[in-house]
Amino acid sequence: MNYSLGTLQKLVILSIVTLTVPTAVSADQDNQTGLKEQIVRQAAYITPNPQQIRWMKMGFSAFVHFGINTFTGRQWGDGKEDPKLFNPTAFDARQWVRVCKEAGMKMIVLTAKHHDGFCLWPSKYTEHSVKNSPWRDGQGDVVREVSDACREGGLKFGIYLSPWDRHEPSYGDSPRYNEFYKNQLQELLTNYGEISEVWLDGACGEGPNGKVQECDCDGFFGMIRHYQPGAAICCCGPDGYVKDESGYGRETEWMVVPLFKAPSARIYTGLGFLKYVTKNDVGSREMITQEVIKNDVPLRWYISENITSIRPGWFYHANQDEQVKTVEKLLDIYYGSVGRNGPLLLNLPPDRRGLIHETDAQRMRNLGKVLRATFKDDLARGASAKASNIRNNNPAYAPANTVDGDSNTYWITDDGVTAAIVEFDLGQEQTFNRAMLQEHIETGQRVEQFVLELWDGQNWKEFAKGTTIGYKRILRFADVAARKVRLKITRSRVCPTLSNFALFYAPPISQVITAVSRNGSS
Ligand code: FUL
Repeated sequence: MNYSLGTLQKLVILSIVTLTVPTAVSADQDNQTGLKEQIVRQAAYITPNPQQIRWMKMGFSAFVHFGINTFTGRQWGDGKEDPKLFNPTAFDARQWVRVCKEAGMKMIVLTAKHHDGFCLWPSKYTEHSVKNSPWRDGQGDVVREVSDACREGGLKFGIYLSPWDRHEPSYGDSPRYNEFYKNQLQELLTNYGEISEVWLDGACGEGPNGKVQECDCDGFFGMIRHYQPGAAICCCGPDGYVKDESGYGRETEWMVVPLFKAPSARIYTGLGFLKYVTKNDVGSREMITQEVIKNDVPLRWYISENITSIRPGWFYHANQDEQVKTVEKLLDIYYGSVGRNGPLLLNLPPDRRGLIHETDAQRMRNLGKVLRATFKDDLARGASAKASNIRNNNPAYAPANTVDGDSNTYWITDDGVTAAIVEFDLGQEQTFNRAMLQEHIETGQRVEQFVLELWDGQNWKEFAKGTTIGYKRILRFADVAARKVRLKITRSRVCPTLSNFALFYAPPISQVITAVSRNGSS
């Protein structure tokens, strides 16, 4: 190792600086209320780190589970598989990239090593890899071909490296295996260009010595920050976590949550936050104030990454060819994740040829068509906008910033103003059934409740409503027609911001897919 662990650990600690609110609690009720308000205010000023910002902006990406399990039909290999089993007959990483791009995805995260320990790159540190497979006469490197294809196609690239390794004899012998894992991590972080996400799976078991590995998680994270400072670290890392494998986010999705490090080092179960991870409420006023006051838990920006597979399993199994998720289901997952303030990592497992199966590819192509048909024309772009309050009446914060197509500009109210209205005149009557809202998250996450209303000629009429907005909130509703629309923010932790307000018309799915096939381009 040519880096100093101490320095790297410090780097990690610096990069996850958290907010600790004074915990001196008076029995006095007023003080208690004051303290709660102070905590909520401070939560609203916590901001994401640069890795998290980049990650949120990518939004929709592909997980790719490919490896020895593809050839054995298993979900979890035991590490005893013969590397000779790995032999894709028509491997083509460019086909994966084409499929992902057609669907509008921004990144591929590849399982460089799953729990079975089989490496998709010729690691120097094990014989259990592609180098002992017949594929490309043992000269192949899946990680190389996929990372090259991503770069060539304009996609970002990420790696999954399972800390649990059922093949490696040193697993369970903690210091030795930590060294082994870091060596592999270093190979991946230094030989394949830019890495935009590193996925450390939380699943783990006992090693051959009967012991569960104690991972040097801070050491792992430090290495990632050192070699790939732009990479987001999930699922058990400093930047984000995974709530479940449904692909859906929460209806109310807070990114500022109570999070502390618990004693166990067994792959960042280190996060005390995990005790709430599957709950619906991880960041409400009640949750954060209770955790800060009672349990002295710091608050920080922590992203819930939504993951799921297009098929029932994570790896390809031919007997699941009839169970590929439909376009309707995939679209619903998209709205339930990207549309609810969280990135989506949708798994597309290649088959034994090394190709994304035709059915999956067709579904993704159609999904891309539907998304493009929906989001191609923003009907609110350039609308005239006025607001009940503008910070210091400063034109730099004008509500027009929310319809200018620039995510760096935003509207914000004066300090102390936590309810406000922004009214849009679309210039002519428009029909729409989707609304997209975005807070300026570089300033924090603040909005707790909002309503969308339209002017029906006589009155303002509610047509949609929501709770959190965060990086992105997309609302679906039945077709409505109006020229004037307004956003009423009815509750916000501190002065709200908005960087984007957009309206769209989503045509019926069948119309988009049939229309395209008729043109022969499907
Ligand atoms: C889990 C693993 O055990 C599954 O096989 C899959 O890789 C999923 C994304 O994470 O923890």
